[in-house]
Amino acid sequence: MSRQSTRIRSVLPSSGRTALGATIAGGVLTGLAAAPERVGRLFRHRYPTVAVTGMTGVGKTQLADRLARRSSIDSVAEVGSAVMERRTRRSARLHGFRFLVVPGDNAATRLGALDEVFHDEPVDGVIHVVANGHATGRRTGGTTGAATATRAEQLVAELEDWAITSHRIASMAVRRDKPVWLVIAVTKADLYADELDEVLHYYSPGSGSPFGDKVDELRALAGGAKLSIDVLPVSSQGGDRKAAISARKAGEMVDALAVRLAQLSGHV
Ligand SMILES: Nc1nc2c(ncn2[C@@H]2O[C@H](COP(=O)(O)OP(=O)(O)OP(=O)(O)O)[C@@H](O)[C@H]2O)c(=O)[nH]1
Ligand SMILES: [Mg+2]
Repeated sequence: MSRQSTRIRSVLPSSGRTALGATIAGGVLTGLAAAPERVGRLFRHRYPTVAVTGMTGVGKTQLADRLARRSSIDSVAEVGSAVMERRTRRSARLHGFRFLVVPGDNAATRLGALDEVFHDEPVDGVIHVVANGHATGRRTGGTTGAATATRAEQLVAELEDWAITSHRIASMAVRRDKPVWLVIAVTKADLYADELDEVLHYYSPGSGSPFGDKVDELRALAGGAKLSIDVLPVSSQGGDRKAAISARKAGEMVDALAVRLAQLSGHV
């Protein structure tokens, strides 16, 4: 775990964490002073909302299930999601989250879901899921499609998908007073455990990679103070103790992601 946590720390931006927590806490305090009678209502309804985005087959549903501590067996019917999925991670003292998983397939439902999370009821944060070109090809209804796309083609598809989503995030961020956070979750790490550092670099701002360049564009558009960006590795699946990513290590990566979400939301 210690090696993992160093790696995680090394990709986190060093500034902005405490500032963001303070901003949110400040907002709540202002609310308390201004209208005490509304506080009950505010707290009853408000777990922070998190959009989970990314191209089809990348692992969004499974990651949201892990974060919500829900068995993916419950979700079998939703493989190749056509509608927005909602998951809740419950925790004491309102330290939970509401995840809104945007379907990855380019159907009309996806456009509606993107509108909902980035415009109609803008979310508090975004987890954008990528998988280093390891998205699973599939057809509607959950039957696996011909897995003909190469990894290079899948990386291009991830980039196109990110171009769309990052523009949505930018326009949400510029419209808002409060800062928005983004976590780029680099999942299926079990499939490329020995090149994790290079892969994380590829998805990071300032890396000069095609993906990194688009992250930089987003930061420039949204404004640095409006948007915090983290890049974190994760795996929703693990193998036995000898595997590159054991089930236990996968669990630790999901936990580390949850801890970071809590920090970003001012829970801790
Ligand atoms: N090896 C590995 N496979 C994973 C991981 N996460 C998800 N998968 C597999 O990838 C496939 C797609 O996962 P989903 O979570 O359904 O993908 P999605 O992003 O929700 O896809 P859409 O609903 O079509 O947008 C499934 O077959 C999962 O079992 C992971 O961490 N490692
Ligand atoms: Mg899904």
